[in-house]
Amino acid sequence: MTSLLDTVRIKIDAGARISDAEALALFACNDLLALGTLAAQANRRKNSDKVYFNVNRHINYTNLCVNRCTFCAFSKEVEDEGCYTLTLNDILAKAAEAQRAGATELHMVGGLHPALPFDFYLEMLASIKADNPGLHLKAFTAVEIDYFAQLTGQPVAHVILELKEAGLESLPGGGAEIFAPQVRNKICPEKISGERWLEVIETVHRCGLKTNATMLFGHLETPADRVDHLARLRQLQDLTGGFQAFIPLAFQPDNTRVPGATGVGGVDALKTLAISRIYLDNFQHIKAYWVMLGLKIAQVSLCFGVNDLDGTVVEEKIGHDAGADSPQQLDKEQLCALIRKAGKVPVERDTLYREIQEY
Ligand code: V47
Ligand code: SF4
Repeated sequence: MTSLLDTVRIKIDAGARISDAEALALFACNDLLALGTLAAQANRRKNSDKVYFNVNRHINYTNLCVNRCTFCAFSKEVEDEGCYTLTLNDILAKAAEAQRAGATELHMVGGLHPALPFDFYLEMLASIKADNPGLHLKAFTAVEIDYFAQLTGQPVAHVILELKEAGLESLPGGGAEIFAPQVRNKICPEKISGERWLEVIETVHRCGLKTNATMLFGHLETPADRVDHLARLRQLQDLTGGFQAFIPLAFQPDNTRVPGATGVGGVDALKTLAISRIYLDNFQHIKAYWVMLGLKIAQVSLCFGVNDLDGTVVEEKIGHDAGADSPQQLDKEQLCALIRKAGKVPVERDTLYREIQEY
């Protein structure tokens, strides 16, 4: 009888797709090294030995949020100690600092602010772009886009086109969490549904902007919920081709309110990254976000099908507020060393995966 791993190997060799049932069976497989070898093989066919990183900076303009997702240690209410909203000048100073440090991208997301008008976000993009025309602006989750549509009473496509006109160039993949409603309703009951997230992202793709996709894992979800999440992403990617990278985000439990969740172990993290690579045959890039995974697991994942380590980041709040023990930032040399010591070739890219320099 052909074993599961043989079937998967044959499919990878033939460039064929694995089924949902096979992906679920892989989550039950304890032969981690065999699984990693298959994922590495699938990755090599697409990306050879290159591993991408970029020089970027995160800016979280506000942690005030009208939602109270139970997994989120970042968001605050107006009366809470530690709540903040950056002024336009603060944001411009951070952007200028990024530009001076050689960044090619700003990654900007925030909470759903109870009072800021939509014009604030348009002005933020336009004034950053005016000062720093070379910085790619990757900003706003689908959850924020939906919120802007509510704020303005305008259709999502209209909101996106206005943001695009102001300087928006792509979207990160946040807010996807886990699409399965029974878990989503427990961990983020006020957030838009999984269906709405996919609908907003489909509209973003149709408006001509690329996005990423994420999956928050290691809380209350089952392996079947993870496969359901991957299946919906693979389906949308077949339709639009607008996703660049898939990023599984390892849940950080400190200061959160998810009952019983203890965080993600190394085996689970590597398995999830490897299965994502194998299942998502229509995604070019699988990203190990070192902030949530830690540097060691992120590095080892380069032998488990991952081909992107994200960027220099510089100032990170979402994971660190929830106890992430990774550094705040890495420099180019540290990223190159991590990649090289895994036997891979470091390549600096821009946000749209155009190669800037091979090291
Ligand atoms: O949407 C919130 C997640 C996301 C926690 O697209 C948490 O390139 C773990 O999406 N533990 C924001 N995760 C971050 C994000 C991202 C990061 C890096 C690169 C890209 C990209 C996207 O962080 C949120 C949510 O899913 N998150 N709280 C937590 N306690
Ligand atoms: Fe708000 Fe986003 Fe945190 Fe949810 S995950 S509470 S939407 S900042």
